[in-house]
Amino acid sequence: MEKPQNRVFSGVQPTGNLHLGNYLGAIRNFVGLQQTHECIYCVVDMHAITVWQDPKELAANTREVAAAYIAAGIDPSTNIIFNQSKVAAHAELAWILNCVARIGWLNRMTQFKDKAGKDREKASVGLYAYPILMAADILVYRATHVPVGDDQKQHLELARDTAQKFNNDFGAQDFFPLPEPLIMGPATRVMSLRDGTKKMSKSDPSDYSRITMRDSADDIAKKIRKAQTDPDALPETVEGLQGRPGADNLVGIYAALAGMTKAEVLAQYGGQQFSAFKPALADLAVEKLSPITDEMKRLMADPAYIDNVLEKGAVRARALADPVIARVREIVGFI
Ligand code: AQP
Repeated sequence: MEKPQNRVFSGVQPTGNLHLGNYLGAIRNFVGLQQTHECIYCVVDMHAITVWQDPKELAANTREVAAAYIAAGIDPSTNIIFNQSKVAAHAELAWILNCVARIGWLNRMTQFKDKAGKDREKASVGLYAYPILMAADILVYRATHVPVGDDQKQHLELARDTAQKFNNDFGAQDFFPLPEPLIMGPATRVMSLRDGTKKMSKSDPSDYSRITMRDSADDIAKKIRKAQTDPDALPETVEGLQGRPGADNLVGIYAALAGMTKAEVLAQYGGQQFSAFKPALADLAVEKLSPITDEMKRLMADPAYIDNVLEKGAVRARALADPVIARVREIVGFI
């Protein structure tokens, strides 16, 4: 079976409130990789239901993530865009990998601890097994590279360990490649606008903690104006951002949106007050995000088009995944 050399797989959960962190940490990087890699971009709806989702909202949010992919610049005719639940091989491989990976590995996953919180006994079994489904998503295409935000690094390591153990346990040397994480750019972990020590996230109860891909220009400006900072002026050097998480976050966001380094941003704004920097950041954010938001709106008004993209993508995804899962069945000894 031929081995892909440069195959990218990644996904985003359709859990609503798609935000600037998802865009800068993941989706924007997906766009650039189209030039150099064969890319498979998934809307991971099976991951989404590890936490309760209203079925109607899940469907709308699935279309919204697909619209964000296309509006950000991913071309669905050259790349595969589809939603996970349409390709049964993900779930089938996940079960087999559940039997390969160890409970001790899952017990170390910090995302489960964060998301399950104190009431761990009441979390779904799916939330606990989430990283194994993620390993299956990647390995069922024998993908070699996975662009993600910094928060997914630990899950990627688990996917590599699982691939390695499968290869060893079944004497199937090199069957699954060990996927490489691609954690790129100056905004690999965008932080909450209300608390620079917490990740910007879809589930934060405060709307002011995140800029979403639905926000109007006014919303963006208001949220940046209210973003938590400190009373000091911006430092002249990157070292000066240490111990100033709010300032560091805003400079990182500016750098990522402008395609600059943090040092370059500080060369321009060092010594200035936030009252000058925040409006400049708001203008830049509106300039970069509004065309994507507008295009998403246009696409969302035509759900039949999006559904067609997802269906065509699923047909192409199945054509790649089915021979892999067929070979896995043979390797495992299923008749
Ligand atoms: N704050 C972030 N900064 C940079 N990258 C981020 N990603 C998420 N948050 C940030 C990256 O976005 C991709 C898709 O993430 P996901 O759909 O799997 O959702 P998530 O990581 O669970 O996102 P949230 O917003 O943090 O959701 P909740 O609130 O449910 O926990 C991934 O590549 C991720 O790294």
